[in-house]
Amino acid sequence: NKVGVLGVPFDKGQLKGGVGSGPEAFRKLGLIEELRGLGCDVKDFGDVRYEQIEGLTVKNMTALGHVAACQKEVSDSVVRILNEGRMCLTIGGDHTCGIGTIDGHVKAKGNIALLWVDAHADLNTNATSPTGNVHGMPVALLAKELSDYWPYLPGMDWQQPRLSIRNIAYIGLRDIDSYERLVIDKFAITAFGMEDIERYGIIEVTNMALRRIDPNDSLPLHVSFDIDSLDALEAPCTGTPVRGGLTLREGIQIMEESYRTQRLSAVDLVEVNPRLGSPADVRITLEAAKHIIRAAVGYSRRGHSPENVSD
Ligand code: DIR
Ligand code: MN
Ligand code: MN
Ligand code: MN
Repeated sequence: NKVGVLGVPFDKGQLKGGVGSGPEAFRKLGLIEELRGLGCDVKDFGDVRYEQIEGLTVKNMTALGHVAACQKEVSDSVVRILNEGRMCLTIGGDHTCGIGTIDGHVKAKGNIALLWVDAHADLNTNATSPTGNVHGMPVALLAKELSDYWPYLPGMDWQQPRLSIRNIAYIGLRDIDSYERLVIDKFAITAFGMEDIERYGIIEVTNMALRRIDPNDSLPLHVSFDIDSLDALEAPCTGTPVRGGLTLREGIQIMEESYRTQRLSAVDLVEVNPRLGSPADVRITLEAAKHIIRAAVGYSRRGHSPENVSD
């Protein structure tokens, strides 16, 4: 299993400092070595660097000059990693980086299917956002059907809405703004909230989602995993924690089912903020994220016979 790891120490998509040190925290925890220990051929592509574009302003959209410059670099890096025949594992940073990773994934592979695992829908435009924070907007930037709802965004010319809504599904929703609800209903976006997981169970929900976004079992799969999809008790160190969320077991199960498709080609793990909470909270959150990542590269809780890990 060939993996490329990309760090995106980006924190300008929301207002809390610290989420930018996510990549550093995972590296200190020994993530790269851990993945190698599972038998993966890991290449570390380091952290994305960028220079902000000065003077970009759009109404109710914070730090666009940072977003535009950084996400362009993220997109280019993801293209490079995928073109080496590696699965791309992106470590955030806030969820803004989904703009770049998914743009790069589509540029490298054409049409893809996207699972957005999150307490939030991240489906606001600058006109509907209650906060102006771009981490609440990436899905709206990616969806073709929503392009008419955006003004011209200077600096973002490299980015086109490249995904159809019918190839996008949510899992884990429980904190949705009113205009996000309106858009989900109007466009019939596949959206499994916590109440659906209660009703059907996580395996069934994941497989229903995969069938909906890729009925022919043919598309490369992207899982964008916001750590706040997990319950705040499982992953306390994140900027907008919401109780009543996924257990770690359910998060792992989503990744195991995704890996089983044999088409999982990109994973984002975002919104871990190691500067929030106690040292014990930080450890719990990083450990939870690590289990999710292990499942994403093929580690199975069944265990693996010698030499077979992640095959
Ligand atoms: C809210 C919060 N919907 C917003 N979004 C968050 O600012 O648009 N996304 N927390 O992760
Ligand atoms: Mn998110
Ligand atoms: Mn979220
Ligand atoms: Mn977020």
